[in-house]
Amino acid sequence: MAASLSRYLVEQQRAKGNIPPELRLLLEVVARACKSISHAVNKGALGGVLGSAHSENVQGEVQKKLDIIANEVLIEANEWGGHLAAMASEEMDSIYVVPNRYPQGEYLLLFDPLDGSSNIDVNVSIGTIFSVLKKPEGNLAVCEADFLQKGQAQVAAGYCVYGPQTTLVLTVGDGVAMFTLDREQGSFVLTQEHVQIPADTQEFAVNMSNMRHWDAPVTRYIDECLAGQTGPRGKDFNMRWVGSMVADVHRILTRGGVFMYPWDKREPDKPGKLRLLYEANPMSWLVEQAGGAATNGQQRILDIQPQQLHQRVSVFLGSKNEVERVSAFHN
Ligand code: AHM
Ligand code: MG
Repeated sequence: MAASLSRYLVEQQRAKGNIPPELRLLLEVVARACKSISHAVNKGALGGVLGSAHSENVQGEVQKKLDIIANEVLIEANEWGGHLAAMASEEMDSIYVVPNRYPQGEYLLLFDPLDGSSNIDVNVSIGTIFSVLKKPEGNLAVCEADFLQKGQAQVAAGYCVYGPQTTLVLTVGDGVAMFTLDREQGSFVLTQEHVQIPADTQEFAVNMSNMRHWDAPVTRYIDECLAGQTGPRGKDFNMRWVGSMVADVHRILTRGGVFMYPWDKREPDKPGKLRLLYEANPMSWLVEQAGGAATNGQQRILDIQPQQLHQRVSVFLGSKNEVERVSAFHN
């Protein structure tokens, strides 16, 4: 019988000692929350979950009903178990400290509860992205500064993509494993281990409508790809852009490719669109764990010292040789 997520976590702890019981509980609870979000996504219009919530998050983005539902599901599932000290989310201005009525644990959970919001109402893949940190030792009351840790400090990271299948993808620092939701059994079943991204690719993912706003290194990289077989690359490239990072990264983990969301001139003061702590860091660690690379052009994403909870970052990730090429154009 194929291994369940629970069995994978127990066996991983036995073999590598990298998933203490509290972390296992946390990951199982996150998976349970994803299952419940998946059910809500599945119901769509029948569940009354589509459309706008007519509110804005701290980043000035209009929230969809599902953004808020998914955020609540994750909080309610995680606050009482005793494994967490606090949570941070794309949809909350400040951190959510576990209320006094529950015991506080030693982990911090960060998430983008519903990534790819623009795809919710059009029945295209969306997902949940999460990252787990350890609360720094010593200080008693948990605070926002505790979350400002480099991506390399993550103890677990993953996402769940709600597509034709619901797939949970996870790393605890020993490679990447994928679990498919078996709806009849109600559990996540291990369907792929030791995921590897090929170092070379002929597929890129970027929102081409922003091309005129990009910086020279990015334009140069894409121009060379577009020139195809008779250009400097000597091969044709294909393009894919779902517009949900979870779906685009899932494709790259499955068959290779390079994903980019670079800085652009529309908002020159922001380093990019995507958020470092709960989007770029978990995805970068997964990609590195699968043999790929992830940079902001200048620097490995996992080496960036965060200054703010909702900090943004430029992202280039995926097949190693392509990420190195576009990064070299920046340096
Ligand atoms: P969200 O977290 O509000 O959904 O925004 C992030 C999403 C990513 O999933 C995706 O890569 C990107 O925004 C798409 O942006 P654009 O609409 O500019 O192509
Ligand atoms: Mg997002």
